[in-house]
Amino acid sequence: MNGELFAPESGAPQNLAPGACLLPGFALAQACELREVVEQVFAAAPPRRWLTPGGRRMAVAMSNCGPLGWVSDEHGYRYAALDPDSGRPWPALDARLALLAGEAAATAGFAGFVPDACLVNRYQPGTALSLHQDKDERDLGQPIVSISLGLPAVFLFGGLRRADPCLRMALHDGDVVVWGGPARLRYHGVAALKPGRHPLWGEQRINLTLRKAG
Ligand code: MD6
Ligand code: FE
Repeated sequence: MNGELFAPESGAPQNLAPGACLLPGFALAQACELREVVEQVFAAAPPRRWLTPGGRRMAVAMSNCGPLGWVSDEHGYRYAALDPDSGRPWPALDARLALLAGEAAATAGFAGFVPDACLVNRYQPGTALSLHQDKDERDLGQPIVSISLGLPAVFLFGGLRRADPCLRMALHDGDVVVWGGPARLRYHGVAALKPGRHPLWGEQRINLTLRKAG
């Protein structure tokens, strides 16, 4: 019954739009390492729901690893070297994770990608991420590598204007999406996570987005 939801296969790269590429199952072979990486990040920097500049609490719980981490509070969105909750640097960016991101980027046509920030998003059933653009990074010429883990989600991939129609696509455990170039500023979001239990990750979806932020 879960044959489709949890299809443990990797496949050929699929172009989603100019500059955006889906690598089905690209991270599957490293699932156990990634589980350890996420556990270690959450132990050192527990996932928390940031306050938006507008004063609302985000639904997605977030943490970071790497020299820079994405943070939000009443003053705005930005990258910071220290976890504001602990005052300590974010946990180190695991070398295998950075390597995987570089390989994914190269496969999608972005050679030489070296991330300095990894945002770790945790979705529980019902959690959604509203449409947004990623534009807090210094060099928007650099791509973003996004790794989906655990429960499947419906990703909403829009256009350059918020009101543009969205493509709805399923992202499964181990899928990697790379986007940059003309796709870099496209609006995107995630529909409310459907309940379920993944054999390795339990009742959650984890998304890692690796960036060159600084
Ligand atoms: C998610 N991803 O998949 C949320 N942003 O849970 C993002 O917001 C995202 O996947 C920029 C580039 C790739 C992404
Ligand atoms: Fe985003």
